[in-house]
Amino acid sequence: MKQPIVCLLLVLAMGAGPHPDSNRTETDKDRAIDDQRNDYSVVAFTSVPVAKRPNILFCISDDQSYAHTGANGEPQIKTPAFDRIAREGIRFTGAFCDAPTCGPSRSAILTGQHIWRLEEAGNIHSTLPAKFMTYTELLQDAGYAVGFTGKGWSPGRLEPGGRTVNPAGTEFNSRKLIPSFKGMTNKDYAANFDEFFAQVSPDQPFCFWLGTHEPHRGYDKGAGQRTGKDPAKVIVPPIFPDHPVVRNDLLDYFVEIEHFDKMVARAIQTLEKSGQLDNTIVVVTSDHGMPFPRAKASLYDAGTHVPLAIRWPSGITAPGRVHEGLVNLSDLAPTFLVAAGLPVPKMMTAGHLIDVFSNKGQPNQRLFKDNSAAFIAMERHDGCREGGKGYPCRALRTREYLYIRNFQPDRWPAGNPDREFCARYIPFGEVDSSPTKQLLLDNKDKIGFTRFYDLAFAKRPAEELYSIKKDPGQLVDLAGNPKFDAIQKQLSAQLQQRLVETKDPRVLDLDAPWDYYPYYGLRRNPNWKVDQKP
Ligand SMILES: [Ca+2]
Repeated sequence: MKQPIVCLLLVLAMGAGPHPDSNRTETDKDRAIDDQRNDYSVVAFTSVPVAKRPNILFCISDDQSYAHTGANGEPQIKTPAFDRIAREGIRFTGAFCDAPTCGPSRSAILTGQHIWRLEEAGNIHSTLPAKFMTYTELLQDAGYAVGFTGKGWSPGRLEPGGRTVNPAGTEFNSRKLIPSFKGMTNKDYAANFDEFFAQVSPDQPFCFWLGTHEPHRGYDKGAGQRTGKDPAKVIVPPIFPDHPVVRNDLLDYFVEIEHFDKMVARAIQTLEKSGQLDNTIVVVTSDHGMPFPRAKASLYDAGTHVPLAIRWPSGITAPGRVHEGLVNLSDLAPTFLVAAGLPVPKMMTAGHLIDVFSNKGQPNQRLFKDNSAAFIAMERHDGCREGGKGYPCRALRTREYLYIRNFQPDRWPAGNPDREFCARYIPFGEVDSSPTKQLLLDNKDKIGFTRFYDLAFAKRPAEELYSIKKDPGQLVDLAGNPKFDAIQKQLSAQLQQRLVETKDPRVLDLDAPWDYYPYYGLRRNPNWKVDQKP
């Protein structure tokens, strides 16, 4: 094993120490939870002297696709902070969210597990049951100061899951600013980080979640052009018609990404001034892709492929690298625990990235770890089908292919066209309202638009297969094409194996309860409700 930084020990079994809630009355459920909490068997972990435990600054935007940073190639966006972290660390070109929907993606990040293992947390506007351990909670138990600003674990309710504190940490949101554009919040994320940082004692490591509400919609219409961006120069993804409305919608979204990046830059500056930057793992990423049609809330790359850069001078060998292997954001939880010298609970099924960090090769060299596939899933996103039904689907993404399995192809993938079946009271409610969505709705029968309308909103077959290199926009479904029959079978088997190994109820003929869990989101439609379980 290549480990220049830390010495690896193999722990065959160890206790977890006192339960944080050890005063409560024990029930059968509690005992089951404690059994899981104590389950640290067969986990390699690093021996890191307490004084050298790294800090963690986890910066996460809300709804930003992979392409939309300077370092990843979009010429109309300035993201100097992301670019610096990438230049001085590792830029990941194959990072995927676990689910293209805020709450489930964040739950997977915190717990290091696929969303199909997380019960209610597989749905948005739900809860994260306390029995699922989070890296933040384990770091706090080990002595870390843990806090967050902006959007932490969200949206949903904590109490039904048995929690009282946001799983991202103690909240720091009191510092405000006057936002430069409409649609942005007034939270001064960087100032809130400073407030947290000032409270951390010098000998205590910290773990901070800097989560912006940007670039989630809505946007300040025309902000892109007003900040000097040129609609003629923007790269229009192939999933949209090339139209001025789309180009300007993209520019307005870029303005919010730049706001996120400025906050990251200020937080980095605080660490640099204090001399703490080089012993801090700085991560910059997003919870999932852009809030546009056939993107967010779909399993295609525009909804799932995210920017990811990680800087950690004392832990990353040969910085300035590009890592092409496929990773999931859920891999970060075990990564943080191993970096801190802590055991990884067995329930965390994700893989840590320490092998990626310790690469001995030259910049841009291919790496050792088997990062051959990422796994992505969705259950209920926003409530937009009759009776609260979701759109259950799973995907396997390799470097060359995207393979998708849709378990209920009779349902509308982007939500019902009739708003009467949607909690938000909009048609195709999985897709956030936007100028680009409205353009497709208004012109659906016109030449040049129908194809894009169908790509975004029409029903989809039970299986889909796309060639990434030949068809980066994933517009031509190869499933059922005899030339790709062997590939389809192989990818289907690989996905099935992972789902079985990790006990996905959808493939084990077990109760798959997501269609019937409560929905805690806003209901603009008073007639919409979740059906009782039969
Ligand atoms: Ca989001």
